[in-house]
Amino acid sequence: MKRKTLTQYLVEQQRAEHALGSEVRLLIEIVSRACKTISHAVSKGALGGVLGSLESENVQGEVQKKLDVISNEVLLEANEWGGHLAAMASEEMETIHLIPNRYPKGEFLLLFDPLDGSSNIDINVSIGTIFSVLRAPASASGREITEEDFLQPGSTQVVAGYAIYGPQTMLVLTIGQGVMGFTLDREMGSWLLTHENMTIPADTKEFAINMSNMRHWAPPVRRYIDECLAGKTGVRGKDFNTRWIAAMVADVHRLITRGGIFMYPWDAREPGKPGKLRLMYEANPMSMLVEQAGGASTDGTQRILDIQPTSLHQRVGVVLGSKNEVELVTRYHHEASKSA
Ligand code: AFP
Repeated sequence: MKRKTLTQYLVEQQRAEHALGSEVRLLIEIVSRACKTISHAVSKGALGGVLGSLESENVQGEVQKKLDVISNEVLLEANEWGGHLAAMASEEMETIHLIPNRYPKGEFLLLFDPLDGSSNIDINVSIGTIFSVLRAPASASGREITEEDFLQPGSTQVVAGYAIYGPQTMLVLTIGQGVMGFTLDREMGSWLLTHENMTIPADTKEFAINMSNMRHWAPPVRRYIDECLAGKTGVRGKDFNTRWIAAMVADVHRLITRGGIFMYPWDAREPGKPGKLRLMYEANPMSMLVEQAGGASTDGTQRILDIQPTSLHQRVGVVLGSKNEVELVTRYHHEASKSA
């Protein structure tokens, strides 16, 4: 069976009534090519001398892996010259990255976590690249882009996607017309459409959360997980399974593929932090993908895509996946705040 390539899909979307713009098409093709380069570097592992950590720390105060920095550089270099971007932002960079004056500038902002799940690199477990595309505000035309121009709610995203570097390398993408999955054909170097209109079942028996944090959770989270653990003997009347890959890309890919709920909620270890995951380049793109696939995504109380950001690297609690489960967890949070 002849499969559709990413390019063919994008050309068809350009012709469709919602008319994907040529700049966005170029952006997606460039990012997808950069992800191929990252996939190649990742797959070399020890043979490529790319495992292990550097002495440096990133803005999150996390030790940087060699591949974190390599992946960040690949995405910056691939996207600087194309004329489609006004600026970029990355988990690995404290401030935004302006397009050098020697290149033309475009109207889009690209945000990314160049290599999510870094702690999995040295143990050969799936990792990935997460990206989000915003439109630069009209007010920014004619002036330099600032960090404030990036601070738009996730509902304004134009494109969201991730590449997952696992047994297969896949690109999962939405331009607001559903979620499409492309598998990398390494012999041809092409992204081939293998998963059309990926859809998340509204119900599930599979939850993903780091159980070691249980004693630090807020009561609604504890209530939900206790009910899952009670299984058939409890109010849920069915047994649950658990998975925790510790790379958001891989845990989200599983639930977009077969359903599930993924949670990284606020916990009392650092009460001042709303959660571990970052809003702008992890939670927002994943929330757009999950909603486009028929799922739901909240921070426990509100829709993540409605959150008005206040800073580039802000963190957020995350509860996303199968709609009915996310709504149950969110209801438990609302009930808890009412009784409080
Ligand atoms: P690293 O990039 O430091 O491995 O963190 C990955 C991540 O941000 C996200 O991808 C995982 O879901 C989550 O952290 C895992 O966190 P724990 O290690 O606390 O379980």
